[in-house]
Amino acid sequence: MRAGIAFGSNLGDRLANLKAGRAEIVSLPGVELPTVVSGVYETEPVDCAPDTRKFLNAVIEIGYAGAGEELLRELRNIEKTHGRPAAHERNAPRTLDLDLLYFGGVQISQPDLQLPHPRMLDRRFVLEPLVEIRPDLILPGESATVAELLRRLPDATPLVKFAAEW
Ligand code: PH2
Ligand code: MG
Ligand code: MG
Repeated sequence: MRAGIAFGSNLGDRLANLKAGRAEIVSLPGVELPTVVSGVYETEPVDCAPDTRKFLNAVIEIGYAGAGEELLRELRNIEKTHGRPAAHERNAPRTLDLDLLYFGGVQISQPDLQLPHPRMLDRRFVLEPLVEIRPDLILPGESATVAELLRRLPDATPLVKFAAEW
């Protein structure tokens, strides 16, 4: 199954956090090539406390041979190894946030796992990096490509490319 994962960091060495998370993901059992990787963008915090530091955001797509729940567990573990407490204030600064965006054509609505990610299509900091790597992707439940959804997005705050390679 092809899985999309969004990365976010706004605490500590943000780029190093993204790089470390990516290295850990690609070495997970069950991860299959190719890995498709967006650039890193520097983005204004959305729905965060005032004076919150800017985020670095990126999106990758991997192949995964196991179940979505399993991949989600692995992502939570990686977040934990980067010092992310399991219980935290909503949208508190974080060293590494890994959000499972989509998992092939799977649609799930459980308290702990919703696929596709319920807020991904409202967030330029997710949609723009995703469009960079998979512009023609049509998510389950949608009829338009992600590139078209990005064009329709009311939030026009531009993202700044921070690093093309990482
Ligand atoms: N993540 C959030 C809340 N707000 N804003 C930006 N720019 N980037 C994020 O990754 C982000 C956010 C909750 O996960
Ligand atoms: Mg998030
Ligand atoms: Mg998260």
